[in-house]
Amino acid sequence: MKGIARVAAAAALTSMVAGHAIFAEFEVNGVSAGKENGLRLPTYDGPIEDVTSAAVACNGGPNPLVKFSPNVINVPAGAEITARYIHTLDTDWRTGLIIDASHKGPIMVYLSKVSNAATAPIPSSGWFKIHEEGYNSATGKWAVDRLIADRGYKFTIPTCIAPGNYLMRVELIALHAAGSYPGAQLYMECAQINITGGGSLSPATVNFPGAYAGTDPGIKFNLYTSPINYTIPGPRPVTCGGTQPTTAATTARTTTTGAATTRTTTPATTTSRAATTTSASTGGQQAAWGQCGGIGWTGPTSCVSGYTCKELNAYYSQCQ
Ligand SMILES: *[C@@H]1O[C@H](CO)[C@@H](O)[C@H](O)[C@H]1NC(C)=O
Ligand SMILES: *[C@@H]1O[C@H](CO)[C@@H](O)[C@H](O)[C@H]1NC(C)=O
Ligand SMILES: [Cu+2]
Repeated sequence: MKGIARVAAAAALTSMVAGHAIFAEFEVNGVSAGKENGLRLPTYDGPIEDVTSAAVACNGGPNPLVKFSPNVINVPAGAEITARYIHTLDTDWRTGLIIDASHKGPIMVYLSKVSNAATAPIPSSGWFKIHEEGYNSATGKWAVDRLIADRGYKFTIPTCIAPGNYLMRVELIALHAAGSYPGAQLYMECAQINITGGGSLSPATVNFPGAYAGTDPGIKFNLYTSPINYTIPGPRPVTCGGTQPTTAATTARTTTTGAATTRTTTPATTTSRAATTTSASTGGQQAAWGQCGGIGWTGPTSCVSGYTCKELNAYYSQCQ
């Protein structure tokens, strides 16, 4: 390799490594739980790129989880959480690098109920989304741009979440190399929380791995096109008080603003796997990618046309 090319390659590698990040601290209604407290952490800040690996749930795999907090953090339903991503565990979020600005993409939050968040094995099932933000075409900003500008990412725990222990999966997807798969860089860590108060929401759930495919338009995505039309992967977030996302027509969020959103609806038959995980449909048939069996399951056990109920483990069967 000639000198210039070698320098360019080294620079690209440096900027890629500099871009990595870890979700290593969070605040509950403005009060920090403490750096690294209530979290299952790797020491290395690298991404997960294989969306079919077990590590897509709560990291691990190439980034072994070696810092495992014994603590569960109480979080009142309705609380505002601030997630602090930092470049490495040594970074101070107040002054240091959050994540390289090249690492543009969405931020999402999922929960999975467990009996004891401090000791539970990382669940592959039971995940539901409570928050998502992608690209805002009005401002030209991605969720990651806001994270960097604010030195932290704020979201709210919906008030209707049932009380109890959960693993809270905060996920940032960096799309700078996502034009082919694997390429998207998924940065997630799981927090150990105990939701207090709350309601009785019993949402449909997805699996990790399972919720994403390498072909999803939110995973295989060319960041360097214009205009940007980005579909956030996974199911739509749960909502309180209203109806849950339905199966008849799924919504593909194309833009996200702080409050207002623009959605486009598409028939279920043409939607991607990413957009179709929803609550039970009418007529006793479960929607695509929804749960259809398993120990303790009382919902529908047959699937909508074109899908069959497959047992993934004793606790979870899925329409696929
Ligand atoms: C969760 O919070 C409830 C309500 O405050 C409390 O009774 C329970 O002991 C907590 N559980 C854990 C594991 O912290
Ligand atoms: C945006 O992307 C989605 C998913 O790839 C696609 O279904 C939709 O047609 C696109 N919309 C536009 C306006 O290109
Ligand atoms: Cu990186």
